[in-house]
Amino acid sequence: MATAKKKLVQWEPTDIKKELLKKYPAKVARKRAKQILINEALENTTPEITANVRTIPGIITMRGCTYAGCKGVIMGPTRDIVNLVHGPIGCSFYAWLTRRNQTDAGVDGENYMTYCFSTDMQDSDIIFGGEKKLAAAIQEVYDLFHPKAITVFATCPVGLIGDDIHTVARTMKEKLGDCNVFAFSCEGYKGVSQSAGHHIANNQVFTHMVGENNEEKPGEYKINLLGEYNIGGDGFEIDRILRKCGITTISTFSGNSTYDQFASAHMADLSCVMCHRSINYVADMMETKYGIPWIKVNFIGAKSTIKSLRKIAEYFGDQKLIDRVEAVIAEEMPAVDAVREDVLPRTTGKTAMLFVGGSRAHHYQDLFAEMGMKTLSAGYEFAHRDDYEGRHVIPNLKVDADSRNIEELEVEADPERFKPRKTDAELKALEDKGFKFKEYDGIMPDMEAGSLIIDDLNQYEAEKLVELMKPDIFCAGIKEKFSIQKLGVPMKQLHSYDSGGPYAGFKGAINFYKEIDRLVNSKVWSYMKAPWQESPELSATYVWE
Ligand code: CFM
Repeated sequence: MATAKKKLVQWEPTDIKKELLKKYPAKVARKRAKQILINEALENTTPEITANVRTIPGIITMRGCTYAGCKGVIMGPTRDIVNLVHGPIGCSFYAWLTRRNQTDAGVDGENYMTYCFSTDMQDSDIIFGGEKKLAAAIQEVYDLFHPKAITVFATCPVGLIGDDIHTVARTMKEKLGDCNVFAFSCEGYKGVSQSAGHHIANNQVFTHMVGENNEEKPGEYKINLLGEYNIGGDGFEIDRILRKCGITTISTFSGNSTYDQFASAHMADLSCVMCHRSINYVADMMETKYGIPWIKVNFIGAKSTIKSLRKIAEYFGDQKLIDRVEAVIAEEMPAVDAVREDVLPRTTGKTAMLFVGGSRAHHYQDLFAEMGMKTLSAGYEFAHRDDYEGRHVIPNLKVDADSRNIEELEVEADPERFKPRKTDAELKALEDKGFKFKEYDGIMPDMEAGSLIIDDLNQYEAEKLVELMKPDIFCAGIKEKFSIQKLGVPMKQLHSYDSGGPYAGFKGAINFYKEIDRLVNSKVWSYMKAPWQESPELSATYVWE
């Protein structure tokens, strides 16, 4: 560790940036330079980052595809809808139970998560078209399971050969009569990353499911929890806390969700948005069409959980709820504080790097801060500028050909069902007290000046960063896991949580403190020799050098 500390002192952020760019051809270096920023947020000059743009061909990106964002992320965690993949079997197989979104099949026991549904396209389907095969597969699913809904996902070849999946879905919906069938044009190549798939999924879920069930739901303080996917049981822990507070969750988009939750979401009185990157479109559309206000929440970290619960209670403004929330916080916190105080002497001063998706690289910094740990560098795989700089930049975002490719739905107030949840005076009174609707901060204003913010980090840069800065822990996904460990640095997957979790809420914070303490203080990593330690003279040149 002595060398690690020395290196940290030696390297200025500008030098690190230079080092990262050094091996690239001039054109690539110019492009990447706009995605690697040295944070200056504390001087009130949040720099502008380039994000949500195409990955440069040849670079080994951490990103996933549009189909992954639609099928895996948004629709994947729903248990009683059959997700049918129209495409080659690999697209379905590799999206099958790999995300650790947990399910409780409940009393009805309806759960299709354990199945892998695919039309298993073959060469002949590519040549002669796959629409008949798709219709037959929908019929087969219906005959076998009789689900409430069957959703169809387009993979790359479907878009290339032009199968009209929407017409097939519509025809089958009419034919079957009691099963909602609709499709997503979420071909993998449709956008620059999985982010496009989120948007496509939001649009179709809103169009085909939200608003289908107008029955009043029992319970008080009705909310939608948007952008929580129950990875490693996070959603279960959040549900436990909300229930304890007396808050009723009408729907979760989409951890452990059901068809009826989507169909009833418009009956809630507040939408709480956890991962805004993946779901802010639905939050906005529900507000416009039904009058449900939305707020940003974060249940990652004990402090953030407390803040979010208080924010929900403040919105409803009922003393009974405010008191209940305070009682729950008072009951839960001693156990959290005890573990935190235990690990603090061992974790304080340790350093982390986080390169995850579109919101966790930000959210998890709260947990590390609670442990006295500093985030040296962080970034997203596919987030947009608003996730880096804050939601206020949205009006200034450039609409390029890739984002224009994704439909923006025109939504209007529902003539019968639009119902303002609060009067203008009530909303204003809340805002005057500092309550914020429809807003979230970016990762940059929350990070220290001089820290490195890197968009769409790739394999090469990840290894270089670790080599230069030697963090005590590196957080990313499965593709990065083993290459980082081989460098002698502990690695925590913050997508799937390895085999751990939950990390949300109070119990989640306890799990996280213990897990990170174990990782950053494990001796085993110091026995590893990274390639540059074993043979420092090891070098290579690229063809253009
Ligand atoms: Fe939202 Fe997610 Fe994330 Fe995301 Fe994801 Fe995920 Fe993620 Mo992996 S919805 S943006 S597309 S919080 S699957 S549960 S961990 S990249 S940071």
